[in-house]
Amino acid sequence: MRPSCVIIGGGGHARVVIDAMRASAAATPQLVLDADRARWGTELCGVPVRGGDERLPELAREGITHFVVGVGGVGDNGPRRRLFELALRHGLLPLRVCHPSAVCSPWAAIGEGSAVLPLAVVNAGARVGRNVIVNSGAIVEHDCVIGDHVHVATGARLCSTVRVDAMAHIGAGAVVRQCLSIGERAVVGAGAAVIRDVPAEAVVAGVPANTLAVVR
Ligand code: JB2
Repeated sequence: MRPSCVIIGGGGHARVVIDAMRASAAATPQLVLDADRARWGTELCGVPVRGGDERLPELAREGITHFVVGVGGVGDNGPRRRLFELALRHGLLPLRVCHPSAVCSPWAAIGEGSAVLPLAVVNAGARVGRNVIVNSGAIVEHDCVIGDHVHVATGARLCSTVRVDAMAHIGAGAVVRQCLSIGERAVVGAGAAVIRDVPAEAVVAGVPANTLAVVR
């Protein structure tokens, strides 16, 4: 029997995750929790939105065993990490979701709670942490190492052996040259071409990418 899963957050990203969950038969999406009361009592892709995060403690008693963080967010992965840790504290298990159109090498490792979305690629030797989003059409080439709570946004490309530390955000369509490092919580702007290492907490953008700020 497929596990029953709660989706935490009920916006656009959650809809993509629900589709991937159904297409891959990874789990049954049982309910959505959303911070916005206006969404309570509605449906998201046919899944009921049944309240906010205060309902997490009661879900295990209802037979819900797994969760995914359905909040995407762009640039700040802090809320995603907070929700991941909150669900763990309530005894739920993080669900890994890989859309069937994604190419995930059997020689890659993908962490719990991570989502590899339509047409994404994770190639041999890559290691993807927990609660990572490899968004639609993104490429994580061979031997890349991706930390927890990272978001590799739509169509971004990490050439081989790139290291991305926890919480970093790689913007849509960005390209990171092989063998570079992107530090913890760094943000790479959409469409950037990264040709040198990016320090922790830096914000870079452009072609070639330059540092806009270092947030410390
Ligand atoms: O703490 C929370 C919380 N904070 C925001 N708990 C719960 N349960 N839900 C929370 N939310 C909810 O997440 C908001 O009330 C809202 O319904 C949802 C976020 O939806 P939104 O459509 O604004 O963003 P998204 O995160 O689904 O999508 C963003 O990130 C994706 C990766 C967008 O930028 C998309 O374009 C992008 N593809």
